Amino acid sequence: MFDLKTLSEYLQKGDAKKVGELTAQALAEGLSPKTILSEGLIAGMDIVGAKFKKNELFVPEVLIAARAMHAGLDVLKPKLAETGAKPAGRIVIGTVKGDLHDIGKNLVKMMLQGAGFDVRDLGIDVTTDKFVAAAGEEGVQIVAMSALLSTTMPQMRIIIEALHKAGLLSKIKTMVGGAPISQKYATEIGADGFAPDAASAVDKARQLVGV
Ligand code: B1M
Repeated sequence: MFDLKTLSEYLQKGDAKKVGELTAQALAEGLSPKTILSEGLIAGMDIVGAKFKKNELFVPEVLIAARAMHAGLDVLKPKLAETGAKPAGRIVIGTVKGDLHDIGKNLVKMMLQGAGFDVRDLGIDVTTDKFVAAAGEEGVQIVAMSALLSTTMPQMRIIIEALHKAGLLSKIKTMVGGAPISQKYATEIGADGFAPDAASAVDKARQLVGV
């Protein structure tokens, strides 16, 4: 009987090759893609996220674990599509206009994907129009914005106002983060959620979509 705990442990160690192989083996042994995802890959990434929050793991280790997660996801993706397993939710994410920092945003994206969210990455230096257009696409539940500069964080308020004007805030939630952002600032600009780090971003996104 395939042991999903072993898969989770290799993911936590960041062994991408082994995670890919074990994911394929689990499929070959008849486990469902959904079970492998939730009890192997996501379970492992949840532990990584919890350790990151407690400062027991640091950014490089999280990125390596996230890469391993992707190796497993690459094997599972076609099978998940076949079985019609629903993603935890659909999110668009980007670094706001004028801001080129993307390491934290990428980490947040990978952790969200690791938690089973379908994430569309708009990249860096993303204009308000691009955020609004992406937010209006079918099924989007959260618009996630990252900013690392005190000069670019006001873009978040502009984007939230534009989403409001476009009539989208009745169907989507907004989430903000990045080194200069605080809960106080998030509340002030009317964001629905704030997360101080990538692991908390997963908790917040789950809370916002109610999963
Ligand atoms: Co820049 N930079 N930088 N920089 N840079 C900072 C941010 C700075 C604090 C350095 C400093 O002065 N001490 C400072 C900003 C000061 C301020 O405004 N408060 C600064 C500056 C001034 C600049 C330039 C203006 C420098 C210049 O050209 N004079 C320039 C601006 C360019 C631009 O964006 N237009 C610039 C350029 C760059 C590089 C291109 C060289 C490079 C970016 C490379 C890249 O991202 N691909 C860079 C880097 C690397 C940094 C530092 C050193 C590291 C940032 C980082 O990646 N941290 C940074 C100083 C520092 O933070 N020590 C600095 C690691 C990352 C994992 O953390 O991004 O905070 P972070 O993400 C965290 C959380 O914030 C959170 O989760 C992540 C993981 O836990 N999070 C979210 C992030 N987004 C989230 C979204 C969420 C939720 C959580 O929900 C949606």
